[in-house]
Amino acid sequence: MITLYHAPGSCSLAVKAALAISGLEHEVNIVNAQAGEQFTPEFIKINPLSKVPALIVNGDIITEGAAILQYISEVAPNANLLPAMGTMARAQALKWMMFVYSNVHPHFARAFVPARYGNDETDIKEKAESALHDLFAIINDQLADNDFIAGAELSIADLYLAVAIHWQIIMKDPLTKKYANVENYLQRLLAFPVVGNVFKSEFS
Ligand SMILES: N[C@@H](CCC(=O)N[C@@H](CS)C(=O)NCC(=O)O)C(=O)O
Repeated sequence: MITLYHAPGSCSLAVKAALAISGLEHEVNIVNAQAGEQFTPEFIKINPLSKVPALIVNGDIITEGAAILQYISEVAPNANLLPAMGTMARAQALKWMMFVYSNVHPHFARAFVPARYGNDETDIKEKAESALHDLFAIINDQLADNDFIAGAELSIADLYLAVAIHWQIIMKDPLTKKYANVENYLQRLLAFPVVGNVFKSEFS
């Protein structure tokens, strides 16, 4: 049995989308992050970092979204969520997934909860937003010649990038207004079978 611990609209939405397209039987347990449910003793037993996503597979716990997405792509190979092992296409898909996890996500964390990072919340938010624009300029260039972030096919990297684009709701200067390729890409993902509906159900 597979159980996803998920906070709506958060990075665990990428895992929810991957599970939906994988065809794997699973259930979703909602963690109300706004109410602080990630800090309860029950959830800390699942992830001592108090973060979603967490995936429980027959009693074993996997945390870290990048590891979970890769696991799902391996146990559901027919969903084609990653190119074949050892190919350059796979390396590029993993590179773009890590680009978003390692570079984009930390800046959104600062923009969403600046108080965790220092006293000057306005300055923290402004610097985070500026860094995000620099990163999305690179993403926009990559999308000029590619329908999906790592090439012609959807991969786990796209599932996470779609969620990150949605987080522009907290930015003063939204990404999709500035970067036309990012806007077209988002519309492509929202129209994609299965995952498009998962995103639409949580993007408001
Ligand atoms: N490195 C972790 C980070 C996960 C993470 O930051 N999750 C956020 C939601 S996007 C969270 O649970 N935040 C709750 C909190 O920080 O209180 C991963 O990539 O899975």
